[in-house]
Amino acid sequence: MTAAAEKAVTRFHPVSAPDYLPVPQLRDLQLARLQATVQRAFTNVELLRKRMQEHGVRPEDIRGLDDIVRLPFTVKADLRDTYPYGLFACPLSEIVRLHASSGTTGKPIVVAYTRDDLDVWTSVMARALASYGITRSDIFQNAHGYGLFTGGLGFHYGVEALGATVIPVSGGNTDRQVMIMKDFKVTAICATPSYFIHMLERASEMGIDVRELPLRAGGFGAEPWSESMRQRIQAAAGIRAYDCYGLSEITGPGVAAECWFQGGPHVFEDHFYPEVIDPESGQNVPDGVEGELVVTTLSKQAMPMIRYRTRDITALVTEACPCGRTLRRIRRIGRRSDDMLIIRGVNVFPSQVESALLAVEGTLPHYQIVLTRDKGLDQMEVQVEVTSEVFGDRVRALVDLHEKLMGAMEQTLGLRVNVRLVEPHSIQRSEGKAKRVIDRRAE
Ligand code: DLL
Repeated sequence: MTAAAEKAVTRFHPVSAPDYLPVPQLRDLQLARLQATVQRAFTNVELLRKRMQEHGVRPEDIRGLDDIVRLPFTVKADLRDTYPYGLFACPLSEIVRLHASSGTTGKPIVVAYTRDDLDVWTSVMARALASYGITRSDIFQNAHGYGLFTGGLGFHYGVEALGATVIPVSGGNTDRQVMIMKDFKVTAICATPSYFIHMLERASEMGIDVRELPLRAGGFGAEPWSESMRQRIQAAAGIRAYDCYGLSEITGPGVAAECWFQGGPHVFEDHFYPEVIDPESGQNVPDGVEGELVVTTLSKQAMPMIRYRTRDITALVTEACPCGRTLRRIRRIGRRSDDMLIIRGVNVFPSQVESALLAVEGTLPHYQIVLTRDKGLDQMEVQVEVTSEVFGDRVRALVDLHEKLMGAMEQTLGLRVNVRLVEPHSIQRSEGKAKRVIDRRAE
């Protein structure tokens, strides 16, 4: 990128003004909003009031931001137990939108927005896009699913508010995505990283080199993706790939977003208050130490969340970012506390597998982890696609690659697992959140 282009994307955008609030002013704003949120939750949400009473804390006890630790946590089960409307803090007549997130089992969780909540969501999404360097001149392809999932509509309103042109393609129909990307001269895109990888693969099969298209930036999220995956995406598409973090319970995408420097997403702290805790003890950990992200909404009207345990593992980054934003960052989320696999006593996260695999040349970014049980012992097999060049090459090349991957896995995981090299296209492609783990242990 030329110096002029770099200047253009790092240039200040007016929607980003709250990103640069002086810290004392930001803290005052957070405290005022926290107090109002706690009061609202206490007055209007029975479950949250009861919890606070059980914990012996009342809204007037929150005198400073540090008092937040006196408040009880909220967890996903609370949303399930009060399904569908039990955590709403206002009458249904004030609610203008519902979204839902499908759990792995049973009923989805339901989240609600007032008009003001939608305005806040739109503004944080516009700020996220501005921090990726998107401007009103961009043509933005929205390849997140539209519907109950928050990805599609969340990005949609943010792009419009920024004044860029949104193309609401939604997820799926990959050939059409590629055609639109090329014909509509798309300059920026959003999708899950795994779906975007699939789009790149289809483009290449259709004889289109995405690096030669005007596409220059992408906001990716909704699933963990490693730094190796970012490097693969940036090289294959000739773009800058930025992280976008969020979850339905808090608002959807737009809780945190990376800036030009790609040093982990900045949390939009004027609306979402981040803490990191030790998931075992529930105690806050020092800045920079890894733990579970806990978020409190500071302006949500319909469904305020007090100290919501996200299960996402990260650390608070308090070092100043060269971009000048005063918003704290979180380390990119590589894993959730609940996607940990325990294989023969060793803790394994799918994201570790991804980093190790993709660091080795000759692999494709399509992989899957298959768990089985043999005579009571858990077995883990990592299936990874390899390029057709390697596959078509001499047996020796395959054997070498296999050995390299076995070594890389053992080194990263501290465990010997089976690695199986498979032909291109043998692993199912995702159009949304990728399913990385197939668990056949109970079969
Ligand atoms: O995935 C919201 C979203 C849409 C974020 C589009 C970004 C882009 P849920 O379906 O409720 O909401 O899933 C939330 O997805 O707790 C994380 O475990 C994971 N997740 C979301 N963004 C990231 C990310 C949307 N950037 C859950 N990196 C969260 C890693 C992410 N994991």
